[in-house]
Amino acid sequence: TSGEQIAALRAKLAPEGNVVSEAGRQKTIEVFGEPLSPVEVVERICGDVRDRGLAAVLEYTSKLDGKDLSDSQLRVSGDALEAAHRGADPQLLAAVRRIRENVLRFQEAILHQDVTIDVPGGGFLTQRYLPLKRIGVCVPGGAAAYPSTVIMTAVPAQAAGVEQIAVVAPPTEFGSYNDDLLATCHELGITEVYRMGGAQAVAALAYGVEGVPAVDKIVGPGNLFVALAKKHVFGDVDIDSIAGPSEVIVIADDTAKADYLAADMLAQAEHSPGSSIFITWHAPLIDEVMNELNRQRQTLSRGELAQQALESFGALILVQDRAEAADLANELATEHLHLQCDDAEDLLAEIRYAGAVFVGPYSPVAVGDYAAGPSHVLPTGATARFASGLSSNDFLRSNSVIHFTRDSLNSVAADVKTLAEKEGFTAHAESVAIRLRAENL
Ligand code: HSO
Ligand code: ZN
Repeated sequence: TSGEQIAALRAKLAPEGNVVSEAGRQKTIEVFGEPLSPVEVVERICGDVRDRGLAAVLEYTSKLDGKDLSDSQLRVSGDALEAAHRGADPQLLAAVRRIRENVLRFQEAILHQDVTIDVPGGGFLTQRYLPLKRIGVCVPGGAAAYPSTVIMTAVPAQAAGVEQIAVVAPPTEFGSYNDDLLATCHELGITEVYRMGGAQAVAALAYGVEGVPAVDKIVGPGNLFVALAKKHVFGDVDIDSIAGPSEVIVIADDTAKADYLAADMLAQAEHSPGSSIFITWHAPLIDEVMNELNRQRQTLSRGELAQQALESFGALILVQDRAEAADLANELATEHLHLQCDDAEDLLAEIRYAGAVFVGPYSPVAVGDYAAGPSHVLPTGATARFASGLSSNDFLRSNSVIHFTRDSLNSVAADVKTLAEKEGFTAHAESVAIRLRAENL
């Protein structure tokens, strides 16, 4: 694969809407009566919410989401959460409870543990981990309703011991007016749900507005405006990585089944936008998968949307061999990577860059999306080069603890003195020396 081909594939993995894509950045928008870039629009909205608080949030909700809310309608009432829960499909609630257990089990198991080491002379050093107190979760509500996203963000936070979780979802049928979403929040013990989305929701969480106390960290996926707003408020609060449209790379050989492979590509494409890239070194699979795509899409509720996404953001690629497939996957650093070939575990050893890797024919991405345990909030758009998927550890902060004795202080005193004097900081040197003088014995 040449550099040009790789660039073309990268473009497919970063469709418009993704914050890292050129297409996303180059758009202009007319919300303020003049054409502005998405970054400028987001800066104005965030600044305005910071200055004017709740009134600005409600104005943008009216202007951008077309929903007029009163002050008291911004937060979903406890009664509304309970009512949604009471009316919910019992099967949904049972699934949420089981999935919650799966996610908790994994997220608790991977939590960082405090570490203590001894220091010569009797002292010790500790790294201790403490949960964040209050976080905000963004749940999208444009293309579909995502109760699963509430589970995959809030449960890792709960595993870490976060006390307060504020969920924001746009005031839409798929967002904070979605009963499945509200029932899921209630089932998970989430009591704070706000009807707001976009940059105004992120700014409200970051700066706090009347009725919405500021959070310490904002996580969760969203559209271009949510992503840019998270970048904008970073520093005032922490954020997770920036998640754009969903993507998968499927790598397969002659041991894989074309119908499974097509099903996996369509599952990603139905996110719409969602990109699906198929890579094989077994040439006949390309036609077989193509035929299966054409057959299966006719049977799907979102088949049309999936087809459009495949046309714009899909590819079937023939490579020389496994090594080339692994190189290409690493090069593209995709959100989801599914290995469906003989010795998939050996191939896994060659993979460095991916948000989540799915190994073997019985680990479809959907199982990670909905039920397995690792969060489905994962780095997209090749950001898996440096970013990781959301986990319980993202809701911890650490303190280092330094506890020296006179003897351990003595063992480092000369080195402190040397460096302090090189920096011209004699008070630093003296703060050590004074403790070690004979008269202080
Ligand atoms: N594939 C998405 C998660 C999701 N899928 C939610 C269905 N619902 C991002 O990993
Ligand atoms: Zn998905």
